[in-house]
Amino acid sequence: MNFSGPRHLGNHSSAFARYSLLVTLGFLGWGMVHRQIDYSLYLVTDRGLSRGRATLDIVGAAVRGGVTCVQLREKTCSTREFIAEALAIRECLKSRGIPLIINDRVDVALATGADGVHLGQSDMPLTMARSILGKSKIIGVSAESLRDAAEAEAEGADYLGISPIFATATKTDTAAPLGLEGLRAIRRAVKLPLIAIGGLGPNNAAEVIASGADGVAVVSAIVAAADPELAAGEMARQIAQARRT
Ligand code: TZP
Ligand code: MG
Repeated sequence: MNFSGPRHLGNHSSAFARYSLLVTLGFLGWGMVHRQIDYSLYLVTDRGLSRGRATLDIVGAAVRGGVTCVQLREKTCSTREFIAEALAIRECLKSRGIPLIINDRVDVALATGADGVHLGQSDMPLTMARSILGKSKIIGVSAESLRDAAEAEAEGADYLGISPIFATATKTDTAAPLGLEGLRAIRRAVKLPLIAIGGLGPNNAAEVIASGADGVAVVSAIVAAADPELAAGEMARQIAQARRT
């Protein structure tokens, strides 16, 4: 009997099966480490600007409006309260596949199973945070200059918060505003996703995207809005339109 045909085919198909398995595993592995994140409308919470409303309610409304990523930023509450809030917000975001990023606190991010952490230039160094959190967690870094941006990219950040684009009353201890020109210069220099922050809202979201940002991060434009769902919806529309053009 001549088995050359079937054996020939069999060899090819088992080689193909092995190749497919490798590709699939590679793809899954890559996906686990570098899952594609939609940073386009990135909400940063602030209980002081929430007009007495619970952060969980603001997040719920903002998510209904279309935010794609949420950073829980708590500067004044206890660690216990921070953790309880993070767990509740994580539950609200989980079913929608929206990532939860914790501001500053690597321990809180780890303890609550959040998707990642956001670090400023005075927070835990990125390389230390990476060694604690591993590759599967998202680490975002605030960059206030081209040099900050290049350094964070070289050290393995997952995204950069470009800060501040414009002056803002929400955070006054910032470097000088970068403006759209500063954002464009950073866009030319690094490949990481860039999330612009500082003085942004429905009136300037489109120009920020046109200047190379992958996402627009806002505090007051959503958190302090009379109707956070409506405000998020309006910004989501502006951003979607800007990304199409
Ligand atoms: N980091 C740089 S500017 C800023 C943060 C957290 C505050 C942005 O607030 P707003 O209200 O969106 O201008
Ligand atoms: Mg910080």
